[in-house]
Amino acid sequence: MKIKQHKKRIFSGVQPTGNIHLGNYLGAVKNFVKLQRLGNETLFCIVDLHAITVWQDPKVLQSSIRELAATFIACGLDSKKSVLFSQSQVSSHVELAWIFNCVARMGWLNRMTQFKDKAGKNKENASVGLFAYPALMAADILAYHATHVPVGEDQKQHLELTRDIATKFNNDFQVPNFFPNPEPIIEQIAPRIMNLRDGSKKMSKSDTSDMSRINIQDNKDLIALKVRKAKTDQEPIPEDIVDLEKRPEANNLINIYASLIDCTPKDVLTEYCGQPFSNFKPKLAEVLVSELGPISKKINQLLEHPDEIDKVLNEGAIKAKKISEPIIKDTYKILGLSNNISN
Ligand code: AQP
Repeated sequence: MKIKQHKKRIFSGVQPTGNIHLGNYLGAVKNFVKLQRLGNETLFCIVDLHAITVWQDPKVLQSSIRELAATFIACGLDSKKSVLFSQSQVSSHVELAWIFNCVARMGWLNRMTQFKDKAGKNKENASVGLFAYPALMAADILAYHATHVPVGEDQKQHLELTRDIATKFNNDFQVPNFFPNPEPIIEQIAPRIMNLRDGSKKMSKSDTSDMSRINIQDNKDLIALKVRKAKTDQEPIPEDIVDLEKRPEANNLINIYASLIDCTPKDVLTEYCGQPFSNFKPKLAEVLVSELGPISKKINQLLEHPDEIDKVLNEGAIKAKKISEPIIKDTYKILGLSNNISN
């Protein structure tokens, strides 16, 4: 088989597990919008099959899917420029995931730190799906021959596994470059937004304390309260980045501010060095409210018309299938599966 040249195609996904927060926004969705604006071929997926790797109430899941679609659109993703759809609408994802379950090695998946974090001490009781999650993620990406994946830093290890799966498949079946080796695109200023109460943990939807994160739909007062209560230390804002990096909670707040106003953390230090965090926090709350306020308003307007949201997802799924189905067909053929006999 001749070596394929893959054109640049961007794919990423977000789980519809409620509480879309500042980490998801700055680490992922804001980046999606920038990439769309640059005129790339972009696909953005609501990964509902990933969501069910842990228990989800079906009614809540359904409304979280619409809420996430509304969030995508409210943040600036445009269904005329990007393919917006839901994972479970396109069967290519699960078809390829099974094949990748047979390509990935137990040892590779055993090394995934996210499984260890999410399964916690109760590993024996975690779902098989939670363990195999990275193989489904590899399928999400490779079912489209995507070449670039904008993700937060926490997903870097999963993306490396995607590359390992692609390489092993191409080698095992002697199809050089059939699957591309996708590259991560990681936001530079704030690749990992940390928990507001504990700078050693990432901000996350599943943290039991709502005060640990800024949700994209939090109102002005709640944002101000969460920022005011965010953990810092007694020291003033330093002049030097090296000093800031030794203080995880302080570092997090400075990075969030820099990322929101599109400057470097050094620029923020230059402006605020020597000042106490009690002076800086109201400024941070102000920029958060001016960035998230209009998004939240737009989400609520969009949610008043659920049929229109469903229409966007249905049309997106048709476009997604058009790209992935021929790739799945070729994959079956490479594997010698009987799916091709009748074709
Ligand atoms: N704290 C974060 N900082 C930067 N990026 C982040 N992402 C998540 N948390 C942060 C990025 O958001 C995208 C979507 O994530 P996801 O929905 O697939 O789930 P996740 O990574 O497991 O995010 P959560 O919020 O932490 O959910 P739970 O609590 O359910 O585990 C990804 O690109 C991710 O990198």
